[in-house]
Amino acid sequence: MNIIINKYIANRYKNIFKNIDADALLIMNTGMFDANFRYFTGFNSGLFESSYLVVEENTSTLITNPLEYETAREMKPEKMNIINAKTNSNAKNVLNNLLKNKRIGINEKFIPVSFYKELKKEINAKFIDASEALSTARSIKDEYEIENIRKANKITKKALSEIENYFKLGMTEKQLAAHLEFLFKEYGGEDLAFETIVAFGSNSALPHHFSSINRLKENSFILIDCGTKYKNYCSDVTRTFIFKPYRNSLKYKKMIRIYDAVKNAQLIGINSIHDKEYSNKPYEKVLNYINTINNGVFKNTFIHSLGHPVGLNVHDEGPVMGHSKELLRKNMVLSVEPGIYITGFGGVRIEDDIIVTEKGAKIL
Ligand SMILES: [Mn+2]
Repeated sequence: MNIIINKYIANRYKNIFKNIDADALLIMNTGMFDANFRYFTGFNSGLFESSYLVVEENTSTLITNPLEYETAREMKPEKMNIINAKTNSNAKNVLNNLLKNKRIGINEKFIPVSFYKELKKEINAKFIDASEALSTARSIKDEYEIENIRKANKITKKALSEIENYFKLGMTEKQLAAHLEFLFKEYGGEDLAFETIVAFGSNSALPHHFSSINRLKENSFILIDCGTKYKNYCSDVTRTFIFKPYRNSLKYKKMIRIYDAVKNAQLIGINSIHDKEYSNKPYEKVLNYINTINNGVFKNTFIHSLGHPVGLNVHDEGPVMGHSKELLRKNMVLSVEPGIYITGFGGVRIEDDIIVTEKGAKIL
């Protein structure tokens, strides 16, 4: 583990206790992976199923098993102790010794009820919900996180800048997605941030379309919503193209009108984001713009929020830019992704990830 991340990990341990009144924080991976485990370990390998991480203000203890012990030792940050528990009951004993009679923060948003019940039965401690504190801490990114999100964005945008070379009449959405994912790997992407969305033609009007065996036709939209990971951190970028346009056709002219409106909408969104602005403000400005331009021809075609936090998860912790009103803060990273969707015709979405600064939003 490099020296730089040690500093950030140590800060994360300290920070979390500013927001919860607890002696320790317990992060558990169940069958599913809690992103907070990566947040407090910095690990970017290993599954760590049935592993427990106990975070205290100045130290942490990882209770893991022979499957992951060596991986953990290789990657461990300075302030971590690792315990190699041969069986789960062994692990529980260690946990009991560490936690008994203490106030323990736990991520109630994540752990299954059955695990929580078991834990309460087996360990005599006072459990406190830490999920809000975790969400608050994770919403503000440190420099190390910002650099990794920036790198993930760079890889994604490099791949997208070359993807037009792979457009081919008659190809399927799935084929194009595969080409893009190959480029991600070529340029250093470590994993997909989420299942790549490639939507041809009228499928582009479905914001959460799954890439299918639908084939590419001339004079139609290609919408690509994609992201890769770098050192656990995600990117989330959308681009919309028009394949082999018939420049004099009415369809093409309509596609361009939609595209230009979304492009302007994104600019309006980005320009209304800054430190201490409320999260609903940029959304409302964009919604108002889309609803009123061209005598309201695109009214009610923007059907989702303007953007969401991006980090260890592609939909990360923190404020979503929609109807609800929360403060945007410096060093939050959010997607800005307006869209116009016309059922049966097609849609356009343009998405970039930005960082909130005092002066405004900066595209990553
Ligand atoms: Mn997104």
